[in-house]
Amino acid sequence: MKFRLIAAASCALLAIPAAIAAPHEGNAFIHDYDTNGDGQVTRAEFDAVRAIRFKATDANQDGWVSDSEYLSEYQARLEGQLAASDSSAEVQAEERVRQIRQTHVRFGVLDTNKDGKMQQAEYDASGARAFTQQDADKNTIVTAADVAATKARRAEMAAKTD
Ligand SMILES: [Ca+2]
Ligand SMILES: [Ca+2]
Ligand SMILES: [Ca+2]
Repeated sequence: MKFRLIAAASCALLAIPAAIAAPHEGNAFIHDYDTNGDGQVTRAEFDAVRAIRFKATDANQDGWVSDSEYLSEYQARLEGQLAASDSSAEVQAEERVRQIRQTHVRFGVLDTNKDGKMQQAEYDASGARAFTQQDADKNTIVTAADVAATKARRAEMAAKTD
């Protein structure tokens, strides 16, 4: 009897991750990196996804990402987002210009030694910072609770600077 109750309880638990992993607001981080669908992101999952992404972005496979490689990887996603939005062509054109400008700025931030190349080491350093920021309780696993805590902390900081 007791065993059956435990079995039922663990079935219920197994059903939860799919719901948590669903792409809803605030959980973009988990949605992007939770490759085994258990609703949380380990550092190994995060690093594996990032390594694949770096390789995919380095279109000419010379081991580093140029500003234009970085932009073209993003542009494909941007066009998808723009196509899915219901704003006017004019607004979309403005948004495209704004996003492309921001992408150049992001590349400049990622290229910490300012040699015009984003090396894997620079990309990894930025990834490590992003993971640490999300991992609110610093146990090297990012859960939905960590994401929520990080979001709350950011909102608090934003309110202070306003
Ligand atoms: Ca996971
Ligand atoms: Ca390259
Ligand atoms: Ca560089």
